[in-house]
Amino acid sequence: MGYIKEKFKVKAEELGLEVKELIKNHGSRKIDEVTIGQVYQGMRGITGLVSETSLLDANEGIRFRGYSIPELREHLPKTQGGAEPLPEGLFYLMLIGELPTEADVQYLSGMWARRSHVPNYVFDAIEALPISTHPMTMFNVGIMALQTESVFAKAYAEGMSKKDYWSYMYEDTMNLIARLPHIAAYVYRRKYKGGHHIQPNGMLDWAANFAHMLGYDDDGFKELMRLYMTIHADHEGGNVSAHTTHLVGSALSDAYLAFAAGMNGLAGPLHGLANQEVIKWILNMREELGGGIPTKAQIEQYVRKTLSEGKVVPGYGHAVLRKTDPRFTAQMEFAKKHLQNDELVRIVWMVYDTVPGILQELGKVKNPWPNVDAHSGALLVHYGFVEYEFYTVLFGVSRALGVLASLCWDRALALPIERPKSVTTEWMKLFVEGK
Ligand code: FCX
Repeated sequence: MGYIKEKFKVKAEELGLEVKELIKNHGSRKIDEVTIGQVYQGMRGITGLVSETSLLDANEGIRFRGYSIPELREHLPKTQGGAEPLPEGLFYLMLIGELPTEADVQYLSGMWARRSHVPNYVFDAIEALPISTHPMTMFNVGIMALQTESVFAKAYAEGMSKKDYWSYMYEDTMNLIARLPHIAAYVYRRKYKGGHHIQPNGMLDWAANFAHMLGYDDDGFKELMRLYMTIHADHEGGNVSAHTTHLVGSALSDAYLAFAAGMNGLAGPLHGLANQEVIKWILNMREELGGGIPTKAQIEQYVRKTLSEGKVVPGYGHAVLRKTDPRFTAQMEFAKKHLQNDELVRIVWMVYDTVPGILQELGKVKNPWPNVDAHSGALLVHYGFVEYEFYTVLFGVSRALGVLASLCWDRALALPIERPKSVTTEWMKLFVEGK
């Protein structure tokens, strides 16, 4: 057994005992109360899930095992000469609960490079789809085709013991994370680059190899990918992609099935698809206004037009956050350092100056501030990555790190099948009448 797996086993056994004690001693204690409004309105604010990998504070933003995004950028190992964290390090932190050493990160890079082979039938499955298919659909078809490789499903079919679930889930997780960049890059090159594919380079770290397979060998783009893959990885357990992966996994569906389910949720415009919607919205605005950098008044007018058409302003608002998303700020800092004078970046910053005030005026938007999706597209466009329909796939490759680390924890803690109670409105009416 590799040393990271051994370490995870020890940590999981320790926490497993603590959880048992917690349930034994405090299992009947109330943690929350649920209102009828919450039941009808997306279960917002109900504490009903455990997710070890990260915790979201409404005002401060996400913390991964206690570390904020600025702290991660400072403390996680970087590549030689680089300034952005290696996502391998974040995965280690989420899985093990401790900051990794350089050696830990190198070990993961090497392990993922060794496990990255994707069987040809996965590419054949993608090839069977029309070229007009959305990249997220192609990506997910690839993941589903790869499910044949699940060691968890195979071991279950052969009658594995409950106490081994975590071990096979760990193997599936490592294999899937190792292979996702190749599948994603295949989709990109097929759809946008005439099917001219680029072979992986096993000497590169995970994110840089992904950039390379996409066809972007610029050092700046590789740094951007390291940052991108780090900040999109996890956002506690209740968001659609994380919750779906967890829920489907709770039926003992393997990592491929559970992750593909989560990706279908990420593909929704109110969740991960918002990153493509933002850039589409900005480009449309620029086109309507005749190109160049619009004035603040013109942006304001365009925002009001969007709202009057009954649409949301993409990249703004959040179900839990109540301040500017630190993932937005991290990207803004990257842009300030590397691409100060980029026109699209400047527009993103002007939109940031304009939108919150207008959303506040509406009086109903709980968070008028930008989320992660408001900035990412402009950075990608700067490096020539203009195919915005693909942006959610990048988000998906990153999201694998968080939701699959969580899935390992789910099986290690032997969490049961998830099955909350639902009622009908008829039941609600009787309830309020006191019957
Ligand atoms: N533009 C216009 N109206 C907005 C808005 C926005 N950006 N954000 C919220 N509102 C509206 C809602 O549509 C709702 O209106 P309604 O009462 O007429 O239906 C009202 O304000 C209250 O919504 P609120 O409670 O603030 O927000 P929710 O928790 O329901 O929804 C999301 C949160 C993120 C879905 C919402 O803010 C939104 O649609 N934002 C735009 C899409 C987006 O950027 N999504 C990405 C989010 C995230 F970062 C990610 O998952 O990737």
